[in-house]
Amino acid sequence: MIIVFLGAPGSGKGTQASRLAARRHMVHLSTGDLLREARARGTPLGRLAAEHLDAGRLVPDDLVAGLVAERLNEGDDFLLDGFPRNISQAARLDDLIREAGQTLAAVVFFEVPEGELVRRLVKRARSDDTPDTIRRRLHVYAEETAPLIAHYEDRGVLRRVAGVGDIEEIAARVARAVGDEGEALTWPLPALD
Ligand code: B4P
Repeated sequence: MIIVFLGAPGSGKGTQASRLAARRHMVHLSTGDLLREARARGTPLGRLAAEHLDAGRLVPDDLVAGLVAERLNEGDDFLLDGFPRNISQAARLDDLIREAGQTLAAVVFFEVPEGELVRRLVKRARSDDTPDTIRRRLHVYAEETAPLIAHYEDRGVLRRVAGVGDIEEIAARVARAVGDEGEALTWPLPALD
């Protein structure tokens, strides 16, 4: 089973993914973390990724899809945090899911107003959180990633979660959005209240 976390930069995907993955014993795959690790190790892939990360651009699709493909398997449950980030990556994910004998159970979309995103990113102050980079990343998100909301809504797998407020409250909303704790998701998913 695969759950995807979708949202703008700073919407809290990583924060919430760690919590849900631990509660549900899922493998947490954060493409942002994998890219930053590759950069820190100074591998050829990491050097290529660094240019894009620090410029606030998406890293090339082949590179990111390759990182995910290396890790997906049939036996585990996966939480994909930050992948896919555009329509072409979504098509790649469909192929990877098929090849791995997996199923896409839900796409959780974190709704956070832009002013709050900027406040969080400025406070986080990672190397890709400078004012220019934040502006670029929010633009890239609006252009390339936001169309995935309608894409997954049309497929009936999108679950919207209000991403503002206390982190534990949001974690409880996410748990409700993906079904009862510890239980496998049924298909189709039950409607939310
Ligand atoms: P990511 O690592 O995915 O990071 P992100 O989108 O900026 O942050 P996230 O939503 O996970 O927010 P977080 O929990 O940290 O991407 C980084 C870069 O990697 C991208 O720009 C891109 O270049 C590259 N990349 C990644 N995936 C890619 C892909 N598929 N294709 C191409 N390129 C890719 O939270 C942010 C801050 O808010 C934290 O400081 C946190 O403590 C705080 N916070 C969280 N929840 C909060 C709450 N409820 N209230 C207040 N603060 C909160």
